[in-house]
Order: sequence, then structure tokens, then C-alpha cells
Amino acid sequence: MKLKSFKEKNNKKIGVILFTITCILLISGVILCRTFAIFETNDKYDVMNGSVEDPGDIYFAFYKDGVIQKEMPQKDEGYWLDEEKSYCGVLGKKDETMKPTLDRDTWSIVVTGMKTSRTKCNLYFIKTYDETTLFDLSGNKYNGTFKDGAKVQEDEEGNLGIYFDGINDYVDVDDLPESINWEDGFIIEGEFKVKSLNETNWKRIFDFGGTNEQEDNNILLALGNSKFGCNNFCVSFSVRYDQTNREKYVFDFFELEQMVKFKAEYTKLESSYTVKIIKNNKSFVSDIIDTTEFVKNIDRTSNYLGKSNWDEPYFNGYIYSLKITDSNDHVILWYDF
Ligand SMILES: [Ca+2]
Repeated sequence: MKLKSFKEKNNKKIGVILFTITCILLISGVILCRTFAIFETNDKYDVMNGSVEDPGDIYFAFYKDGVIQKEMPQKDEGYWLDEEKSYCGVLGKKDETMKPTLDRDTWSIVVTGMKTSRTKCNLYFIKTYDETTLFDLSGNKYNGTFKDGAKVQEDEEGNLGIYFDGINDYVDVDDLPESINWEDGFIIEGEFKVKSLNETNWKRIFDFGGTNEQEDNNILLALGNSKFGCNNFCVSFSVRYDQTNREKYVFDFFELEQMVKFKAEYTKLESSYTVKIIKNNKSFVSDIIDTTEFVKNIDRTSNYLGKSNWDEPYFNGYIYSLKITDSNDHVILWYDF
């Protein structure tokens, strides 16, 4: 009897303690949720490809450099959505089929694959640049360093881009290790604006070279190439194999003072590669090259934007974005604003 009543008493005590702990947890939970709720927002944003008609059913939490914010960073603050890290979910559960992305033109969040209400998206913003550094948005940390006056600024239309004066400005890009797989094919794309056409003979937009700088399997994009009478607005894209140029050139590619989208697609087939040069989503050159002298996976330690590895003219204009993707759709390097 004694033992039983002791047990009962003790059970009662334990019950009270458990009840108290549960209450404390519940109350702190509510307080925490309310704290986060203060920073959530649900207006001003486009919801696309979803079945939810009222965007009021979607909530966003913004994080800038890992710290929750009251609102989304402004376009001119130099931030970009970390699309790898950002996610959406329902009732706190992550749902990989929903994908938040950032539309740069409208500076709004687009959620694809949205299929239910009560969705919350956690959006992480990372810095795209500061006074000295151009940050790689791929997560691989192949950053760039601004040299001799190159810097991010607004152009005449208010678009952010890296401005190069054409005299000595350039960006020194970190070493790209030989583990990067170029050999299975890759895509390089970017948006560029040409500000002047003087000395347009191999005027360099970008140049990724090996330890010997020149003649070392460079992957490069240049404005003009006198060898083929490719002058002024002509673009010359070269993937070198040891000391051999393997260039593809397109006449009338650029226009003065116009932003142009460039894309080079190298695709590996069974016993050859195809190369396509694309301007503003329109294909200009489509060609087949053999596999024996294509591109090598080497340490690329001499990598520049706006500057050549040879004694050739510097680029005068803007680079608004640059993205390199491998054959498995993995982003190798990405600069954007
Ligand atoms: Ca300068």
C-alpha cells in the first residue's frame, strides 16, 4: 500500500512537471513563431505556374547574409538569390518540387511548381560584389578581384554591370582547378555591351588560360580577329588546344551600346563535338569538330575578364553576367547582378 501511494504521488508529480514543461515549450514556440512572423511578407510578388490564385497564400522570409530581414533587398544593393539554398515548403516541411527563383528584370520572386496554399518560402540572399571582389554565385567560390579601376556600376539604362574602361581595367578570376570537367562539354554564356570599337583585334572579353598563360589551352572570347577579316562587331570565340586556335567567329555579332546575350554550347557526341554560338537566343554558328584536339582539363591559373593573356587590347564596355556550366548542368562559375 505504502509503495503504491508513493508511486501514485510520484506519478502525479511527474505529470505536473511534464505538463509545466509542455506549457513552457508551447508558449516559447508561439513566441518564436510570432517573432518570425513579424518579418514575413506576402504581397508584391508574382506566383507563377501554381494553382493558388490568391498570392496571399504564400509567405516569404528573407535572409541577407544569413540574417532575417524585414523586406527583400533592393536591386541596387548588390544581392542575388541563392537559388541552391532557398526553398519553399508547406507547414514547415521542405518541398523540393517547388522552386523559388529571382526574375532579374522585374526583381520579383517567381515560384514554380506551386500546388498548394499555406506555402512559405525561405529566401537566402548573397552578395554579388563589393568594392574589391566579384563573388561567384555558383557556391564554388571562384571569385574575381577588380583591378586598375574595373568596378560594378549602373549603365545608362540603370542595369548593373562590371564596367571596363578599355585602358587597363580587368578582373582577375581565381584559379580554376583541373578537376573541372571541360572535356565532356560545357556552356559559357554572358551578357555584354561594347562601348567602343577602337583596336578591335582580339580585344579581350574573357580569357581563361593555364600556367603558361599564353599558348596554354585558353578558352577565350574576343572582339575582332584580323586573321579572318573579323573586324569591329565580329565576335571570336576560341577554345585552344595546346598551341592551336580552334576559333569560331560570327560577323556582326555585337552592336555598339547594345546589350547582347552570348552563348557558346559545346556538346560532346560519340566521336565529335558540336559547337553552337548563339546570339540573343538565335543560333549563328553550328559546327562539328573532332575529339582529338578539343579542350583539356588543366589547372587554369591565368583567368581574366576584360584582359588578354597576350599583349592585346583591353575590353571597353560592360559585362552584366557570365555563367559557365558543365555537361551535367552543374554551374562551375557564375557572376550576375
Ligand atoms: Ca583603369
